[in-house]
Amino acid sequence: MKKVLIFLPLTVLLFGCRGNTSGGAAAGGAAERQAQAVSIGIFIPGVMSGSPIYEMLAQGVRRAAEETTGVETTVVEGGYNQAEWESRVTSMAASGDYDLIVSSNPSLPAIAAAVSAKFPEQRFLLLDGELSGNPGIFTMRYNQREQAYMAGHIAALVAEASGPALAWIGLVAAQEYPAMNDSILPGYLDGARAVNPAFTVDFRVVGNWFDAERGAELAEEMIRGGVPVILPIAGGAGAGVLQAAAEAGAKVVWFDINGYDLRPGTVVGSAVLHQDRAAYEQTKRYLEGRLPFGSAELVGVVDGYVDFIEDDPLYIAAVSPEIRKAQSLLIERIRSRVLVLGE
Ligand code: RBF
Repeated sequence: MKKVLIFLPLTVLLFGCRGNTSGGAAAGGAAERQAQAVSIGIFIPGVMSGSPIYEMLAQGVRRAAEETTGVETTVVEGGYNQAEWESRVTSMAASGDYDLIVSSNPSLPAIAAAVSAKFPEQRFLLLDGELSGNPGIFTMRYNQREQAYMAGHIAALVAEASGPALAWIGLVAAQEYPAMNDSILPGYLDGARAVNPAFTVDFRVVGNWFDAERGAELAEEMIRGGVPVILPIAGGAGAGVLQAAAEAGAKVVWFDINGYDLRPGTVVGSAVLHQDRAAYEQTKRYLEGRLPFGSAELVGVVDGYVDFIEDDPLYIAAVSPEIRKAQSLLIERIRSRVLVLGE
């Protein structure tokens, strides 16, 4: 008994008493004495700069945290060496500093599961990834076939209108990964083929998420080969694709955020994820003790998390009324579930 009495205050001192609870916000005697402080660690698998998907993640979590008293957030950037991510997340869990670790990446569920085996009390909220059945992990994934289908559809419409070129559109990816190969690339191709079944995709890989120069080289090669419209999914390397396209008079479709104002007239489509909203809402759910750990949710256009930006004046200025009408019809068919795209 004596031992226990001594041990508790020590724990408070050493570990700041982050209650790793099974449900929502921190609970338990020690954490309650700390005015119910909740600490959320935001793990960025890469760097924030150049990757709006991560900027939206941090924004959403912070917004939820600011609306609740006693919630603090810390951003930990994992860097571009993917081999280091698991040890970085392990350190975060081992520190006991975070009631919840939030992240976003298709590779995070496997990493979190490995960390969870060593630190079963650690809770994870993971977006843009999928894993069900682990009581410490909640995931929310987007229907990226829908997102890419809308991107491919506008790319093909613009390509067809650009002249008697080949039925070709481009995709510059940072790397290959299951969501890219199984959802994004096929969705992009299918969206283009809905315009004209002759379309094919020129698919090229940068090799990392930051090399804008390499992104530009790949885009230049594609454009020289006759590709009039390119979709970059390459983090910071996408800036190079945009630059090269603008210089050559080619067009670009943007992914994840509204990109029209990055290069007005060059960017002819924006197929977006409302990841800021997802991060905000799911963090709120956690703070209210309602996040269903152990489950995996999939959301898309109908749920309002995947979208195509049609009302931006820069889109209206860049794209003809006929093309906008055809794109609108497609989006309406997806929204009204006339067209259902499995993920
Ligand atoms: N997307 C980014 O925008 N920036 C990144 O640094 C980044 N790193 C990734 C690393 C891995 C291992 C994987 C599988 C995906 C990565 N993504 C990154 C892609 C991201 O998950 C998503 O597919 C794209 O943002 C398109 O929505």
